[in-house]
Amino acid sequence: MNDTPESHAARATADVNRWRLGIRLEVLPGQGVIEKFERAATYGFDAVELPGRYLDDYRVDLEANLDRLALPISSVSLGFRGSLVSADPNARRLCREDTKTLLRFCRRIGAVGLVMPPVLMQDTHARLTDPGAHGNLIDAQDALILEQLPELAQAAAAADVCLLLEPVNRFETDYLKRIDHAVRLCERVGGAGLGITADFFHMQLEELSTASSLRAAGDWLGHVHVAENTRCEPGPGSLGFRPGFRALRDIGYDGYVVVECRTLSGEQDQVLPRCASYLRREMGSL
Ligand code: LER
Ligand code: MN
Repeated sequence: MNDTPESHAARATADVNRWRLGIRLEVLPGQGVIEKFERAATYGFDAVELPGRYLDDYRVDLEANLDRLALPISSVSLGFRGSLVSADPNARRLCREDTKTLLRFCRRIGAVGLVMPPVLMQDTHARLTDPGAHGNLIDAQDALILEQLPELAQAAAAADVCLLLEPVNRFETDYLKRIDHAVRLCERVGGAGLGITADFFHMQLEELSTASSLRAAGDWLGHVHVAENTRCEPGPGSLGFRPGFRALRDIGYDGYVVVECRTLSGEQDQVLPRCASYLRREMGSL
């Protein structure tokens, strides 16, 4: 290998930019999408993730300005009605229809895919209470979701995007909490169009080792969310991102790392640029 000081510098730059860094739209200041995306670029981010739940609040603005955005759109998270594992067939059908619409929307806006935790407790769709022949509710919900995932994975593949199943922690769901479960579902469906979102915040609560679980996800890993232990922006907390980032490097992950935080530790103009540089530093020092 060419080992000049220049090549060292080039390698260091490549490492710092190892993964494209995204930030969620709703934590960005600014009047409309143009201003918000500009602020994200100024702060040092490479892309913006859209919260699908609030799409109606900014859809017109977004559609009108798609070719004037300072950054690409990494992904869309949630935004479908119902649930694939609802006890109500109507809620499952709604979820399939909305998911297909959102997957096509992802393609149109250049996003890699749609992030889907199958059930969030904050949503009130009918939960399965009778496991029937399956013996337990997890297996019964697996059977339900596995009936529908092939059709959705096919729709995603046809749109050249991905449906990204996301395990979330026990306080937010009682179905699909761990990466190994998501891997089993992906393996049973197989093929293109399906993948996993690994969210470091949820993983600290559900996985004994974030790094080992990421390694086990391997090629199924299609998207990453990061936040601190309190779910503020990465940097001021106690989480420690390097072991997870090392695992991402080792499995050859080449997708986005999106900051999905629910709070900020300070004022946006102060903490978001600090967060982008912190994550780049962590990525660069593996
Ligand atoms: C979604 O990406 C997520 O992480 C959940 O906590 C639901 O917001
Ligand atoms: Mn997430």
